[in-house]
Amino acid sequence: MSRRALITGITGQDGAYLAEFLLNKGYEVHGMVRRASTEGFERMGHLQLRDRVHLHQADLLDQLSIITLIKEVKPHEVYNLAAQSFVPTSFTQPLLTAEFTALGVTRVLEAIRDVDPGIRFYQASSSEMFGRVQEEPQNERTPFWPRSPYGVAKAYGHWITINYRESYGMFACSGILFNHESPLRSKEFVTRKVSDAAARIKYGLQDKLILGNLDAQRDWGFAGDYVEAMWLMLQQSEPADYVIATGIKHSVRDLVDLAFQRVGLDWKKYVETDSHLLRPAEVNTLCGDASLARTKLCWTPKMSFAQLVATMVDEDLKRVRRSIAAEKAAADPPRLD
Ligand code: NAP
Ligand code: F7E
Repeated sequence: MSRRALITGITGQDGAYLAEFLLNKGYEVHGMVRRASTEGFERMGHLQLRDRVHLHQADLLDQLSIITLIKEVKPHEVYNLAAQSFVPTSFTQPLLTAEFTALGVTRVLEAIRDVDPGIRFYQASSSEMFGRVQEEPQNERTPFWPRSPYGVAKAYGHWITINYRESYGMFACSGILFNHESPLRSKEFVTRKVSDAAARIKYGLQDKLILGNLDAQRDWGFAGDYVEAMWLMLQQSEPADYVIATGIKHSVRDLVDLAFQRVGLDWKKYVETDSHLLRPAEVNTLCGDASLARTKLCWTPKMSFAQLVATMVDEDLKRVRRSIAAEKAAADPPRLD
């Protein structure tokens, strides 16, 4: 009998990669999607997932919908990836962020506790919890100092996961994942904003790229590598929390430089900064120490930062070429005579 996994946030970047990973492992994959006026399944389309997963409507804001879903699916493993995940929005919508990203975790844990406390649970914690970093690199014991409503909400989600493990003996794990990116990343995050702009500028569809803090440093990895770590955490004999990171950091300036090099352009001619894109409180630097994951989970990241940037830019170049060709075909349809 195949194992069943339930993924909240299956329409997001990580949801798509995790669904593909679990299908390849032989899982029956179920995904929770919230109701929207139009379907947002583009990422699942990219990975040809739409017909291979079972989708169910429920919402992190609605306790009973989650209980009903877990009763119906009877999963062996639940991966809680759903969240309001964009840091700037957490400053403009702090209460909604707390409802989704913090209390949403308790709603999923409560549903599991009520229906079947034997279900294994993964919580998508974040390096944003380290915020104003207290040591470098950051590991599982580094104190948190979140710098955004998002980081604060994730710290709540992290501790409530630990609390349910300690209080009720649940197999609940928290993965403290550092930034991970891919061609499926939303265009509002800096890596994809840059790769998309480099491709569009190359083909004359855009003149400038406006960014915020070029000095910010992040430990960027590939999302496809990181979802394996989520699964590995739930296959251990004991539940625990793990930092998942590459251990190497780069600045936003390095990112821009590499992306524009890939398209053969000098970034200094195209990039401008705008103080409106600075955050009320910034996380200046993050760099993770994933030694525990390396030794206990035998997990290592496979894709380097340079490969990641090249892959993202190449995929955006292909996409831009396809859209130019489609526009040309629409403007100049073939004659039928
Ligand atoms: P993402 O692309 O923004 O996806 C977020 C997902 O959450 C989407 O599927 C979204 O659904 C869903 N969602 C939001 N609010 C919901 C609600 N009320 N009910 C049900 N679903 C809801 O995020 P990601 O990059 O894949 O990240 C996955 C998780 O890891 C998130 O929790 C994020 O905070 C965390 N994380 C990410 C990173 C990273 O670098 N990517 C690092 C550390 C932690 P819609 O499609 O309907 O919007
Ligand atoms: O910003 C700087 C910005 O929005 C990275 C989420 O997945 O990772 C992500 O959060 C850095 C910041 O990601 C622009 O100030 C400069 O210092 O790509 P980002 P993030 O805030 O690190 C963590 C681990 C998560 O958990 C989150 O869910 O880049 N930056 N100029 C910019 N950032 C953006 N978005 N746009 C700019 O124009």
